[in-house]
Amino acid sequence: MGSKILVTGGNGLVGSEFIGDQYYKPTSKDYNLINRDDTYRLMLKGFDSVIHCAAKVGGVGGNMNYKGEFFYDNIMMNTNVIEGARLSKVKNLVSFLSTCVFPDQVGYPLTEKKIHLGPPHFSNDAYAYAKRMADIQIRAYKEQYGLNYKSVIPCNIYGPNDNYDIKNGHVLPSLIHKCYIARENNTPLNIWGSGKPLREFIFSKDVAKLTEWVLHNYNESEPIILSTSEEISIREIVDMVVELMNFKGEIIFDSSKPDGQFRKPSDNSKIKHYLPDFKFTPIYEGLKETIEYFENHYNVVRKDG
Ligand code: GFB
Repeated sequence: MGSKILVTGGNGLVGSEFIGDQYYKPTSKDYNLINRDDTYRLMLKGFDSVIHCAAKVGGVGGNMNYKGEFFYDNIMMNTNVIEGARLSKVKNLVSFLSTCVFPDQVGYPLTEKKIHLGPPHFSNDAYAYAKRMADIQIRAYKEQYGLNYKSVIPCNIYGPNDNYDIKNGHVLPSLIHKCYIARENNTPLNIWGSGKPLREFIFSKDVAKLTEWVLHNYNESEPIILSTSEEISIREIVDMVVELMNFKGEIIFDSSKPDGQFRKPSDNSKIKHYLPDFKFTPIYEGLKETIEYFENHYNVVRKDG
């Protein structure tokens, strides 16, 4: 496989945005990355570079309901892929963290140096600690083996090829799917929590472009934040989805559902330093493209698990 770039999770939200013959994208049915031998068998095909997107992910609901799986699946996949890459002499590897791995109680904005300065928010601590260990493994491998492996820290990612799971999915795909059902059935649109929390959203296609740059150009030992550094409230994002989907019905904010972390504002000055002219896709534009894709592919998009 030599020059081919292995993309794990190649059919997922970000992985699906790496398009071209240079990418090799096995599915989890081909190779189960939670299984060490399966992972090593994959790595023995020989790759120069690996973009490790595969992960057990979900929104605040999924993280709180399946803490054991979110810890075990992620720490096993990351550990197997990074060690498998080392053993099969992969030169270049990028792994994915998330801004939810940062400490809950730390000075804002979040910067790369603050990643290990305290416990993450309780709503996703199992996932966050598993992800933090990938950063520790990568730093350790750089020190002992001199390997140029690195990780990126994206803020909340959204885009067409998401999982539109209403129960365990992230906020934007869940809202789009719920709004579709409410519009079709003339029923109220149920929003979790107060609508007050703030989030930063980055378009999946932007994450793929930036990650490709990091793979070939970034050589620092600490991870790098990929974020728009623009916060928006959940209520504002609901208004945008409702407008774009032409929903005229009642909107109910359900305080029995979790708000999760109130905010996680991140500082993107490091990536902006390297790529000062990079244009992030405006949220309204990215949402419009995502909703059009969802409506045009309703029968085939992922909606669970
Ligand atoms: O995307 P989300 O589930 O994850 O929720 P987090 C973001 C916010 O949206 C929360 C509100 O304040 C929710 O209360 N929200 C409103 C909803 N309606 C809904 C809904 O129908 N579904 C969902 N899911 N949220 C995750 C971490 O935190 O961020 C993950 O748990 C990962 O590990 C991800 O890092 C990027 O932003 O709260």
